[in-house]
Amino acid sequence: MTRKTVILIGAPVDSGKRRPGCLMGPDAYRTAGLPGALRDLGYKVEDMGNLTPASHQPDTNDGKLFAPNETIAWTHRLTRTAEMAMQRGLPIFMGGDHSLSLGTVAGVANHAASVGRPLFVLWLDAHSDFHTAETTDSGNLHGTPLGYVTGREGFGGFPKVQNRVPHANICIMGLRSVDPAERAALEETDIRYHDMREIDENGVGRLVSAFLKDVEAANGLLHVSLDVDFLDPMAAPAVVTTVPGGATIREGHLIMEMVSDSGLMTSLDLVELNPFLDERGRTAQVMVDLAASGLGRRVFDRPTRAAN
Ligand code: Z70
Ligand code: MN
Ligand code: MN
Ligand code: MN
Repeated sequence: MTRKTVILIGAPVDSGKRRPGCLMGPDAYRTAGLPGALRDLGYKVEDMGNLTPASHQPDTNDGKLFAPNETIAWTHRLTRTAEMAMQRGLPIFMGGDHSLSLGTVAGVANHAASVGRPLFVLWLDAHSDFHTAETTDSGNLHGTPLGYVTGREGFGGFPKVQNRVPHANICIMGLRSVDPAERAALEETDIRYHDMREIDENGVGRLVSAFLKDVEAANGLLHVSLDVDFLDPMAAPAVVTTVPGGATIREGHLIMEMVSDSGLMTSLDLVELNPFLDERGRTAQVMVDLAASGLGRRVFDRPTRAAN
């Protein structure tokens, strides 16, 4: 089988929230063996190393927002990087906190528009990250990427979003911490969201397969954004905001295996890993395993389902 080239892109973004540590993420993924795992699966792997933000004025942090200049500079850099990488292969953005997705998803959306295909986004997260720079209570911009890429107003100073992701093309799974302002805004849209209760009642398999079917029917590109806190903190402790009651490793694997079987994923973010808080690298390892599952790693191969 000829596999796509996977392009590993280190995005040590740490400006999306106050507590530092996500900047160590890219090197933790390398140390946990991500490049080798992908090569073992037959991919050609290119590692672009770690990016830096575009040049910017230092942040003074005297306003409500934390480090807006740096995050804006990262958004510029990552939008361009994502556009270019999409032309050559399947980028994996190794974060970094979730504010990196303002840039990665915006860039991937520009690429999708340039090839005339719709972009779909699968957002695996305890949080909906649907704030704007104006509605955020915390001032932490990692809570805003879905607001940004869907074209919400309230992002003064940020690059203008060229190609918004349509609400109907977004599926959020794993919700268990959503601020009232986000929830109100979310309910005004036709974004699909599945909280933990819905996962418990239906199983992740059924929910994911319904979404993937729509991506396939539309001949869409699929961007997957995997936040460490989608998983339960018992399984993935290396994260600042631990929210109990999260997904299991089995649920995470099932989702990624179904994504892999679909053959639809064209880009991936791995975000919010804080290696400073990890226990002997086990969260980094879980994230590497999930990424490998999303790209074809199997314990036992399943026969491909007949299209009927
Ligand atoms: C909250 C806020 C958040 C993590 C996203 C939380 C945001 N809604 N936290 N990802 N880990 O501050 O806006
Ligand atoms: Mn997030
Ligand atoms: Mn989160
Ligand atoms: Mn809508």
